[in-house]
Amino acid sequence: MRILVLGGDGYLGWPTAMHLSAHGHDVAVADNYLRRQLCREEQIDFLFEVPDLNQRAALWQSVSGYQIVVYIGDLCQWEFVAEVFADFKPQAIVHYAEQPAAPYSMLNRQAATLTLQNNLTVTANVIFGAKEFCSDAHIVKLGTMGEYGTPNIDIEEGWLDVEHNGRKHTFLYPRQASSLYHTTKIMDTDLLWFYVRTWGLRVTDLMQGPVYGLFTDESEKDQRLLPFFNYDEIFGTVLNRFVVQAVAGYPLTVYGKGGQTRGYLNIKDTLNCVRLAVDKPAETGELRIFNQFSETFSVNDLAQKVAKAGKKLDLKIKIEHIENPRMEAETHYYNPKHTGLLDLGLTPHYLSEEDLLEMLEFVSQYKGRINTDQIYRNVKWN
Ligand code: USQ
Repeated sequence: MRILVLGGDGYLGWPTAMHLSAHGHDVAVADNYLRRQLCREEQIDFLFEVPDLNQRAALWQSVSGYQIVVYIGDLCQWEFVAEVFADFKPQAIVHYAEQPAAPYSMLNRQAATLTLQNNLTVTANVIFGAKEFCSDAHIVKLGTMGEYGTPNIDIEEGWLDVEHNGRKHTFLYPRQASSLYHTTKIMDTDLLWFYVRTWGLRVTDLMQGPVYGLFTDESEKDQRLLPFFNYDEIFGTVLNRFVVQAVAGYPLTVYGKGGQTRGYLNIKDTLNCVRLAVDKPAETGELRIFNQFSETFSVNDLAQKVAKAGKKLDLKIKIEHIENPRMEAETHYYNPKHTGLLDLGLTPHYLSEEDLLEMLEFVSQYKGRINTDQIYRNVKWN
């Protein structure tokens, strides 16, 4: 299948591109290096340097023999979208091309409007591109579990049956996000659902939880194929941050009470989920929604797991409950369903102590590069 990965430079985009390529698909990536630019502007360093997309594609070809086509440009610009879609003629489009960080979206007005404009414009352009150049292509969109928020009832997989005054109807599950970034993902879902109903697009919306890890089968061939790794407050996800903090001897930054519970997954599961969704597409005129995570943890659970693993490596790890910069429930009910991807064939990779030890040992090689000033900036929600 010809698969276009939008946001193909990202933490998940690049590993996904290699994974689909290794599984025999013809893959192209498109990106404008927005994430790298925003990190530079905010004086944020990755844990280690990564090559640019053309260099990565050349490296991948040298170790695998497979070609990944690279398009560099801004997917907010229709001319670029039209050129890429007309040239590559994708049969599936994996859409990661968004500003992905909740704290970035809450930084200031400019960051907020950039997040809104980028995320919604790219999603709209993907819809228009699919309609104009490849109307049968399957759009696989990365949404987020954060679209649902933390309601005091079970979270269903995308849809909710509602009975009201004796009549029944199925609606999108109610959404109430706790950051502007997450809210843009709700708006994306609404846009996609509208055009599924109106133009009969075929769409899978993957409601993904926070991802951790960096090793995948494909990057084993050459360390320069690893994704970039953020550990700062703005772009780093919590478990990756805790691993770096443990190595740096920085007390683990549990926000508030630490009872915040989310559905987590290893980066390997992200790749498997996306491949399964691509291989078994949604029907024409269907919006298919999967809750994409493997297991739930509270922040306290994660901190304790890292502390326990770190002890085996003689790391002196302290856990600190610090002021929560975010507006979020710190103790809450959380029971999201997640059977759709299991039914498609996912075998989840559950977090093990070996995973943590492997990450801790790998990160230790870069201990000298860790800039502890980046760990806590206190980007406040209010
Ligand atoms: N947290 C801490 N300490 C930290 C960092 C985070 O206690 O040092 C807490 C947060 O307050 C939150 C939880 O850990 O309750 C997860 O935070 P996160 O930064 O790992 O994840 P989040 O901001 O929610 O966003 C990440 C990705 C985003 C994705 C989302 C899935 O950056 O792209 O959509 O996870 S979900 O969280 O399910 O919405």
